[in-house]
Amino acid sequence: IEKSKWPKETIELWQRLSKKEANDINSVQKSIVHHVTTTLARSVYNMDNFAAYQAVALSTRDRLISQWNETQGQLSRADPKRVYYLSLEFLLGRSMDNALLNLGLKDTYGKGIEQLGFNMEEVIESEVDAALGNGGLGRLAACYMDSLATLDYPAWGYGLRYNYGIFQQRIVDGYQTEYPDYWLNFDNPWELPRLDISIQIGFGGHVQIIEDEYGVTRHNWIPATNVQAIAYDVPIPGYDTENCNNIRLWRSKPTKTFDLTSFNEGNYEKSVEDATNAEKITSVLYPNDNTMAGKELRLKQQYFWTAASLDDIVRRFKKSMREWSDFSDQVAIQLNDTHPALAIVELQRLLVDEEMLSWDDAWDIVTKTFAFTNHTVLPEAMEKWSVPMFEYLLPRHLQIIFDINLFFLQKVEMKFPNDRGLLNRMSIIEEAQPQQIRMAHLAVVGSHKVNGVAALHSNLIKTTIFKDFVHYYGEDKFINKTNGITPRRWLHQANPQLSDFITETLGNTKWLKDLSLLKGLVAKINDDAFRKKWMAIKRANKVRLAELIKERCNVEVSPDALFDVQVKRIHEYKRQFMNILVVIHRYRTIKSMTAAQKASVQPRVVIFGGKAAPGYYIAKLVIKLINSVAAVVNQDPAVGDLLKVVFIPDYNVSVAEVIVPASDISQHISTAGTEASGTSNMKFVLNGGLIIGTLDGANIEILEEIGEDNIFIFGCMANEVEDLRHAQRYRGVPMDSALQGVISAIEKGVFGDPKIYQPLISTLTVGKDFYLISADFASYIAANQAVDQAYKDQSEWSKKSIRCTANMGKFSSDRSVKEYADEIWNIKPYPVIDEGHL
Ligand code: B1N
Repeated sequence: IEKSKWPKETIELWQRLSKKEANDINSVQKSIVHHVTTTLARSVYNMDNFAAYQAVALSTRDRLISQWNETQGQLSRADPKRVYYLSLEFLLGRSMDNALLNLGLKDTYGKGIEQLGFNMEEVIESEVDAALGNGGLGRLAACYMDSLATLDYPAWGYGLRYNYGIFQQRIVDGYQTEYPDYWLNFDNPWELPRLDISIQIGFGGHVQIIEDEYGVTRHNWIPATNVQAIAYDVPIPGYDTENCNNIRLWRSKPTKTFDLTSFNEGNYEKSVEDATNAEKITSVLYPNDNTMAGKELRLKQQYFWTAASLDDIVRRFKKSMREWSDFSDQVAIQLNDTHPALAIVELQRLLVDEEMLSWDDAWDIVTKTFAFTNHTVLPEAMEKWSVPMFEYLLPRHLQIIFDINLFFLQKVEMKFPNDRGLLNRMSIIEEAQPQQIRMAHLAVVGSHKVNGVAALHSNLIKTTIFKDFVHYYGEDKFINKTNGITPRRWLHQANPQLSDFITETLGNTKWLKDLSLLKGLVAKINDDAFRKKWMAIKRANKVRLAELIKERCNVEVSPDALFDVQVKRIHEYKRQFMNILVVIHRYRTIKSMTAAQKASVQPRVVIFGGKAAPGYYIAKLVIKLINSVAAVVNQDPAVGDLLKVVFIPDYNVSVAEVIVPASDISQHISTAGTEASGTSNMKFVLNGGLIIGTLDGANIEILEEIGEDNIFIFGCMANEVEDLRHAQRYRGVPMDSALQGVISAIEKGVFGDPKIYQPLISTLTVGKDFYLISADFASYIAANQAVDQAYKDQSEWSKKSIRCTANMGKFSSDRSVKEYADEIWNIKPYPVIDEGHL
């Protein structure tokens, strides 16, 4: 319909009728009741907390969609440069509380439903987490989306709409068991299905070589099968702004004609099988964190997602009728790890095969468009795809990768002639049996900037995995962007009491958009009343966590004990094993004490949580050991309240929101050089929790910001790791003696059948202790003793706690995102104007 030809009255009628929803309590209540009676088809006699949640969610959604529409409308008219954040994981958690706080409507809705007979905190608990991610990498994407919207940057996320998110974890007989996370049982109010946006994605087949009318050779990929990508949009509201960004998640479906051939041939079963195979692509999130499984379905996911996203991005660009040479002035694409690295190849293919650009012009556009974030140096996490499998699925893309590699290596050869070793090391293709495609090399070659996620990590990648590339490209391409977290979710939402107290102290809420303002809290450090209130809030948060522990673990813990927390994915490099071994050491020490000695022991509750990848045998044994130690310790009358151990099952974002504000001390104890950044360290410290940590990842920068008196650092440094490994392997450095004592207790059966733990204990064999548990053991015990000592002086501890929060400004994801925008993407904020109608 040609709207410009509408008469004035028609346009005015539309404008009048499309007025944005009013946000007074009356209108809000009306909209809630409207959704109860119409959308949900329920009534006042048939209401429970879940129905109340659904109605509030639907009412909030209406307001979100208005803002989303307004933002997207104004942005498509102005068409500024946008950034696209490609991430295979978005770990969003719950949406309602966050949306209400960001829209500034939490109080109105809270009062509104209270008058309708419901309690907001209970209603919020009815929402299931959107758990489309494994851990830090996926949660980082979610924090960055919050900051991008809050800072008014034009940004879209692109990901997959998995039917099953990260599995649910239950503990049975001390072991992890996995249950499917089917999170879409009820309609998901936080997404807008865009069934009209459907993109065809091909797989397999062959490549046709043709000569066009100018005698130029062209490649034409004829896929063997096709699937459809359907768009689902997730609105991301900024805090205290009209801007509302979008995450577009793709769902796979069979194409409309999928079954015709088989069906018409009378093969009904085959046609249904093809349909099932198409839907399988976005069925489940791979549950590995920091390891690569190498499965064909994962490669299909990666291509399906990058091809759909690029088609969408290119289509949007073409609407603007600009020249191809303007592409990178309109579009920046950030690759969240190597998972979307195929996007580089797909854009090159679109430009060369379909848009008929020359190879060099296309490659120039590609490399100006992409930038790549590396999140790990662990060898087992490096993505590699076997060439035969890749060729079978993506024959044309394989040719393009070989060409990219050929032209790249030719340039390397020109710059550094006669160095076969160098060419072998830098090649995108690893000469193995069969050949492997190194996705990290592809990502580096196809991007204009490569960044690590904390200062140490960014330096490390320059001297290890990308050393030759730094030598070739020069230093400027390799930069650091230290991770950050959104203070809206991780303080304001998760710790409302502390948030209110900070606002009261600083006089306004400006700190929520400029976290450096927290420095203003330092002035209150010698104010006794302030410190008392500060500690009272921490205690209230501990009471809330104690209730969760009672409910989930059936263990009673005292909120007056020191709460010691390690929650994160279970991984050998994160050394939960070392933590539980020192807990055993503590247990044995207490057992050997006289009553008089016990009187001076600082009571401690040691809290674990986290999932192990289902195929990660050693990580699962660590969970079993923790639970066995808990079972013995918690019922030992000789220990009583001096030591409790709990494993909280099914750790996820919404559980983290209860745990993070309630810690006194948390553990970030990876072997130096292995944890790229860590982000939960930032969350705990922001909430006034102290940390024990190694000189690894972002711990180092946290130390720099908060000062060495407010953090407990122990263990070897990254540059010592190699020598230590060498020393234990070739000079037979004996196992730490305290560690020997602990191991022999396990072997004597103190925590059940010792045979179970033999594979775990074997990882500590001298010469094989890859993560250096023995080397760091003594200093780790000492650090834990220093914590006990410091905690006894509650007045000094409260000062440390306040200094922690006050000095965390740097770690707002607003800071991170602004650095990306200025130094990588070259994009500017585009604040949307509230026009009052759509
Ligand atoms: O990314 C986080 C960092 O804070 C953590 O230190 C880092 O471990 C984490 C393959 C990964 N690195 N690599 C992954 C996740 C899933 C997968 O399939 C690798 N996750 C990290 C944010 O920078």
